[in-house]
Amino acid sequence: MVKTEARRAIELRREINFNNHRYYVLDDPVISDPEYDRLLQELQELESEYPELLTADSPTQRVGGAPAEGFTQVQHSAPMLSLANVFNREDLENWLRRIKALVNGAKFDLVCELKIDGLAVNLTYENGVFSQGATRGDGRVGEDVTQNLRTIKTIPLSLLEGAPTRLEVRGEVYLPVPEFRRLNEEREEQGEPLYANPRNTGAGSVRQLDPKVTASRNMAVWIYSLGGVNAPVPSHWEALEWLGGLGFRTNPHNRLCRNIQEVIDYYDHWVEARHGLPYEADGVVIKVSPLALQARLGVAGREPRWAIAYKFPAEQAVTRLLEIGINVGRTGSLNPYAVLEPVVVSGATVRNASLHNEEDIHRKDIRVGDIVTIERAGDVIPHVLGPVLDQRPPGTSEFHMPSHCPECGTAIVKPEDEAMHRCPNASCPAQFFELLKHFVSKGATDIDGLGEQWCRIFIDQGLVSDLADFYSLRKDQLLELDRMGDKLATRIMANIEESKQKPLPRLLFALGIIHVGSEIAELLTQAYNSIDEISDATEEELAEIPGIGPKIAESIASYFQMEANQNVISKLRASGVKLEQEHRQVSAEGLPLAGQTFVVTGTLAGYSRSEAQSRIKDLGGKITSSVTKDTNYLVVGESPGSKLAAAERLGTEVLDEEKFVKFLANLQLVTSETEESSS
Ligand code: 1X8
Repeated sequence: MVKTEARRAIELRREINFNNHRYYVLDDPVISDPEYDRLLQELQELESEYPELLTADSPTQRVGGAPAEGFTQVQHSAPMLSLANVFNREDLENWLRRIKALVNGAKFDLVCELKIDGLAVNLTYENGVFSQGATRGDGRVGEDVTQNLRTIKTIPLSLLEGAPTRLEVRGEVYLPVPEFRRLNEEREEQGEPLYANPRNTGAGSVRQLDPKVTASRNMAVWIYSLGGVNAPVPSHWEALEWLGGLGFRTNPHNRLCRNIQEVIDYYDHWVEARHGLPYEADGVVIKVSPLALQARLGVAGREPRWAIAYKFPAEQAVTRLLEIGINVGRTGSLNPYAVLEPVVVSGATVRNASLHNEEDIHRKDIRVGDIVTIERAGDVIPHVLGPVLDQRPPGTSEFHMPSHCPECGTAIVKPEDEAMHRCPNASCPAQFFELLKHFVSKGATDIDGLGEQWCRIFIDQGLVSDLADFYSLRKDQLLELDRMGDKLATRIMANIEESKQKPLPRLLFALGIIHVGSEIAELLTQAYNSIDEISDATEEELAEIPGIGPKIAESIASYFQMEANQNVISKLRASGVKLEQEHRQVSAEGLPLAGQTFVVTGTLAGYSRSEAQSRIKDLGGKITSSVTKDTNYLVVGESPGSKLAAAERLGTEVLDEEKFVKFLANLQLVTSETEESSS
């Protein structure tokens, strides 16, 4: 064996490990799935050619996935396997030849199914009722995401007639492409970085701690097999039919094939037709149908011998990189993008591609003038994979971010721990333009009649230099502008007036606070009744709101610490913009404690008080501070004080800690933490 191979194996392992972390732990990959597959494939080939290069910790020896903190771990009753991949017909035929030999020429049917690019889950049903849902994790141990999966409407919560006492099924949860587009449109309006692709966004939506977020995403599922239980039927094909009969959503494009030609026809059809599906399929899964033969073929390592994924080719093209452009986002981030010689990739003409940040451009050694490979792997905006080095023209040089903002000339900053360069000038016209567009957009104040062009004109004419200036615009000022008629001016003035009464979450969202999208704005207004209350909250208090992490809390707190922002808020108030709400937003509908009011008092042993309150709020309950006739439950710890006496006087039901834990458990919504503290 040569040294270069050993070095390459180390390099590949390092690169794969880096990308595993980005993908599985951070849900933020920097390379595309096909690029990743190629790295893994290369390492697998190297290791099988030179077995002495194989190490116990090689990424080929496991199939990634560190459970996030905060979810309970679930041991799968039977491992969730991964699939071996083939990329061409020859390898597919070799696979089929091998398994035919292993079953001594027995005849069998094959089932072809679309391989869904989503998140694999295992769903457990007890007596026909959905009792647990888990992610695949590393295949042996996954995460308990039951509460999140419950919100997915295509997952049945109870089954039709004929369900066994215990049933496990497996399938792929995914974010439909139209939903993904909708989310990204929202993010674009908000000036947030766009999500890369449906797969990661969908996985992120399931693997986050707030079920309301999952619920808002309209995810869906395809069920494709039984889990660790025996089937009452002899073949996989019949198992799919049986599952369909119990009420599971099985893919109507599944197909029973009698021979390899039918498999190839299926693949050839879907290579093209997949572009018309409302979800992403990255290949075809081919399975031996008879379950007895599946059992005979068994498993090799982590992969069943009886199934294989025949992957679709990635849609790539090469073209010239003409220029690297810079966009200044609403929050001042400098976003580099590739300006390309137009090229057609899977039917669409591509002129721009994303270049994530300077670091990534250097890592891939991308230079202006290079011929570059670009790829569309379901992504909205294609990305640049890298240069074709042997076609590099002479005289190219390494790319550097500008030292000054291309829009306002302010010196650029780059925090050590962030990948992005930022223009720190809050009144940078590019930032303010983005902010203004966001402020008036649908979902924010929704000031109809004010498109991008008018925002630009207002800024250029010096009519508007902060958000509140809108509310001091006069009709006669509008009428002085070119192409502004009386009718439009009247409509704009009326819409501006009307926008003063928008609900609090919308106004909060409209302010354009970094990380405060519409979902976070809703959460904030469930906890606080006015902009002032939010402004007065400390970073720690904000971080205690379920669904709001430290990063978001910090961003909110620092927004309100800035004098310029406080001035805008004062001006908004003076103009009559409504900055409070009478009643908290209640979106507890459908949750088990909806409509119930709780007071928590005294010291609990197993929780901090705010944890107990969060638990109740997560389940839809309302927390108040004093016991009244409207209080349904008083949760008491040690040294409860006067509230216990008030509850006894009013006849309010009192839950001590033990009862409280059981109470939660009875809602069948326990996490293992509460189970531990009650046992
Ligand atoms: C993974 C997937 C399978 C199927 C569809 N999509 C996937 N991502 C299917 O069987 N229809 S099977 C599978 C696996 O076994 N790891």
